[in-house]
Amino acid sequence: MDNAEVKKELIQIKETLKAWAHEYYVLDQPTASDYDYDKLYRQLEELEGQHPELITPDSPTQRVGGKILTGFEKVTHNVPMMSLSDVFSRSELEAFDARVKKALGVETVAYCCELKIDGLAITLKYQDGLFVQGATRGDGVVGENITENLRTVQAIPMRLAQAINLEVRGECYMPKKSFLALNERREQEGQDVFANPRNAAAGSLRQLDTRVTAQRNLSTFLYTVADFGPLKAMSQSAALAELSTVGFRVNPEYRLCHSVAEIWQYIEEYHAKRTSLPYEIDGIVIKVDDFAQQNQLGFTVKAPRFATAYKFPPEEVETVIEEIEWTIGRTGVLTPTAVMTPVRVAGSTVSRASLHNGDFIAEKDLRIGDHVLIYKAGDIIPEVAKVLLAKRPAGSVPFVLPTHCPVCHSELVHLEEEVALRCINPMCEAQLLEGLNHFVSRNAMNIDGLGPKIMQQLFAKGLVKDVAELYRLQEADFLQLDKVKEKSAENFYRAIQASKSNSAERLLFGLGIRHVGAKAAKILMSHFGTIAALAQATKEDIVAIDSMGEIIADSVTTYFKNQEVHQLLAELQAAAVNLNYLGAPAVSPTESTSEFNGKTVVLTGKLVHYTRDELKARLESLGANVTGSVSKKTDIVIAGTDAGSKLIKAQSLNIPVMDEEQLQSKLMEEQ
Ligand code: 1X8
Repeated sequence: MDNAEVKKELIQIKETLKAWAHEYYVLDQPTASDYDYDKLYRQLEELEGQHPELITPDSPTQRVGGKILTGFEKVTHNVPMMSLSDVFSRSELEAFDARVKKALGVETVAYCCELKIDGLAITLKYQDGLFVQGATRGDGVVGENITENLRTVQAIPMRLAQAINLEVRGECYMPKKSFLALNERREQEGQDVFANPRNAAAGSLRQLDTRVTAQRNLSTFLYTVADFGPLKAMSQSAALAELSTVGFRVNPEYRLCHSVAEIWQYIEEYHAKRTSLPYEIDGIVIKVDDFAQQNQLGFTVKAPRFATAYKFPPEEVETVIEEIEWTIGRTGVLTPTAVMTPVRVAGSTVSRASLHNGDFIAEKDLRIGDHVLIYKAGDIIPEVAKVLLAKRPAGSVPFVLPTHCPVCHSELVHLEEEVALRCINPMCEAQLLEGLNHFVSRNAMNIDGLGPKIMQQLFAKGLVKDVAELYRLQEADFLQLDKVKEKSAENFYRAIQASKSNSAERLLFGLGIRHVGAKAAKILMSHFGTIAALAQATKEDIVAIDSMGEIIADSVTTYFKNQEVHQLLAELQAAAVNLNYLGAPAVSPTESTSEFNGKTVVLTGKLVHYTRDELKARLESLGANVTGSVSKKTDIVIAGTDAGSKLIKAQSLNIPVMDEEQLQSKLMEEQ
């Protein structure tokens, strides 16, 4: 064959393979057998192997990955990727419909209802019909370039049926079946399993080795374009049909509805069908169908006025409380955990849920043996919703709160104004152990590898009772522990030695002084310079520092009055642990790859899924600086519901605003 013939042959093979792949991956209607596909694919590989100069970027062989990326570049979206407003009930949906009709001045509106796919929003750019770039949504303004990863997703066409310039948007997700198979494999190989398909998809798209992405079986549904210019369609329903014609995978379950009653019917139908669909959905998207009407309605700063999302209520599943366990935290607080018969809820198996405190148990009159409904708050954290009293077994008795610490057996106290039960024995082993775990944790001394299981053994064997003793450990000590071999022993030893040169705010935070979080520790150390100077400080000295209040000042001075503390510091010093502030950031940029790292963040409004403190702690752990007021220096504002003046100020300063849902999906990507 001469070159021209080879070229012709290649084109022929590629077109056939692409047509087959399109039928299989996009239309879900395969016509060729796997055998025929594989045979032809191998022929293509062989021919391309002989003529590598003829390999084109849209060849099916270019989908298997193999590029090793060094990171993900930022991509600024030409048209921002907005989020949707949401509604949680029929009456909120009616209010949405009323607003739309009023603004348009019409009696009836056609709505295009679509399934809300629980995946990751992506945007795909095509030039002259060729796929040139794919990106994540990111914060809606700036996303990440994941072109090479998306090339491996078979449902994404590398070349469209028409040579047009187009930017399409949709959702990339992992089918339930692929998710279950992936987790099964990971479990067998001793790797951590993914909590849900969404996390698995997020993890797969952010692989630096694109061969891994290629093996993850991701798929897509596309549902909109950044700019309607290149399309002929004049409505959402027509656009979906057109996207399909051009070559994209489009979800076929959409429906035109002309009233809230019809929309509600659609919602209920798919709520019931939800579990039998091969992919996860978390709600229904409702859009004004007509593009002219969409334009007329326009956008708010955050979301289109012509669309909204109905969010399904969290899935509630029945299980049985088998036991209530109590764990003791570093500060002696006891937290009850329900141990339940394992059940699948919202995409993962759950067998434990925090019961928060004794009051929570008493209010619900929760008893061992009770049938309960559980759900995942924010789709993540298992919670007990309610007790099914009708199923309460005969002879059940109210749960009796403990009066004594389950570990050290000293009497528990209820401190004034606290719901928590506390063990106030400072020598309680559970507290000491938690204190050690805190000391080595990431935001404290960051001693890699010394997880709770290792620490538990070191403690139980009497090798470590306080933090100073960590620094006396030799490699041989670790070899006494279960399953610890030379290599890990050496790593543990090295990690401990390395922590000696940490800047002292890590040590200060690690000591676990009440009210002294990572941020306060950093402020204190940058102010006083040495632990010795801080230990000498008076309450007045501390309160004089901006942002330090009475409570912290009290707690710090009380702590350093304790003679045992000075003994401990002397031992740490003798072990050559650095006690000076070295000016290093609390979380160094190399440690946190989070997009929140180094950002100044303000929280405002009511949050549903987190308490303020939880969220603040989470963001700080990712390297963010969480402050109280919006200024030009603010990078991101997180606005819950009923956000007021801070949100308005953020908008006037053009500061990116994130709602709780966006934040949650970000935080999930961070996992
Ligand atoms: C998000 C989603 C949309 C659709 C489906 N799944 C989603 N996760 C759809 O329109 N069919 S629209 C959307 C958004 O605008 N943020």
